[in-house]
Amino acid sequence: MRVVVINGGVGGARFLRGLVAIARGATGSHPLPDESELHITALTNTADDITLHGLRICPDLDTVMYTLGDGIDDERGWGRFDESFTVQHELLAYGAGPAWFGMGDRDLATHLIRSHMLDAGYPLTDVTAALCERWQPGVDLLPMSDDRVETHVITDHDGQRTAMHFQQWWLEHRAELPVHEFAFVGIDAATPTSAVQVALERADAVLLAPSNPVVSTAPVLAVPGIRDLVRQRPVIGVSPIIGGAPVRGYADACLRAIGVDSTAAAVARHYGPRRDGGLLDGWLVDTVDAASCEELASSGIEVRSLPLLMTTPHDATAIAQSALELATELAGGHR
Ligand code: FO1
Repeated sequence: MRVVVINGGVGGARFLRGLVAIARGATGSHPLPDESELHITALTNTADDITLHGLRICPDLDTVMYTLGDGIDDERGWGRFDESFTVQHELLAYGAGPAWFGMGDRDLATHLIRSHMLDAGYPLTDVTAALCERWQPGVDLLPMSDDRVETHVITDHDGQRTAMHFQQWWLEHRAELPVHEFAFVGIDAATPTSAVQVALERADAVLLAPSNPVVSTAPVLAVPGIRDLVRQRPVIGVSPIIGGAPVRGYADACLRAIGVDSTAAAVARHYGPRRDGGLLDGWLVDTVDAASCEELASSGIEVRSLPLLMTTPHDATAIAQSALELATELAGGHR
């Protein structure tokens, strides 16, 4: 079985860790028929990427790579474990900010190598594959495009309407500044790579990770051509909202900005049922949201409920298992 997962950072990486445990046979039971092998592609948001001190930083790619390669600081959810920030402190002593973006010394090595390779002309897909040689994530880790796309937030700051990089809005301002628009700068000219196209064409199912639907999965789906390819496969989403709130981060602020309630049912309606031109065939929600999502069945979305909090890797495996079971079930009807 081949699955493509559309994901952002922390939530997506933890969900992927569950899938990889299944692919590696590290779980007691196996959700796939005939014990078939599981091949995973992580189609990852790169619109959070930012250039600082001349270095290209790809937070979501790195979060997935470190999480699956056991290099992550699991408590923070981003960056390397055992991290120090000496270089950043030295930069700040020169007055070279920003202070709001934590750039760790170990993490810096990744940004240096990536930037060198990009400057030498290698596409981000190849650079990512080269970095993954070290981390062996157990998935094909693919950026959504080799073209540069950046989310900018059109907001009001110091009494002025301004466009601000998403990372500054998210980290410095904790998503508290008003949002007029999330602009995916460069998206219209971006193209999906051949690796992305082939992965989607060969996939038995597409899984939407429990990632922010406004600034993580949306840019991936907005790359011209990707949404159409995704719709040719059964699509199963995992709700990033549990009991009316995101597990972490500020997805609620992002949803509010586009007029969507922070509920599992509202996010499902936002992705839309396939029948109405949307994406979803299946939707996994937490048990606390089961009753409020019952109505989705009438729109043709198959809903399953189970605990969705990913506190331990074992929790993520159970969620991954349910997603694969629903995918297998729906792929049968999709043929
Ligand atoms: N998140 C933070 O809350 N504070 C940081 O200083 C920070 C730095 C950082 C550096 C590298 C990296 O790969 C990720 C980093 N993140 C940090 C996470 C990241 O900013 C966001 O959580 C995502 O981009 C939103 O999905």
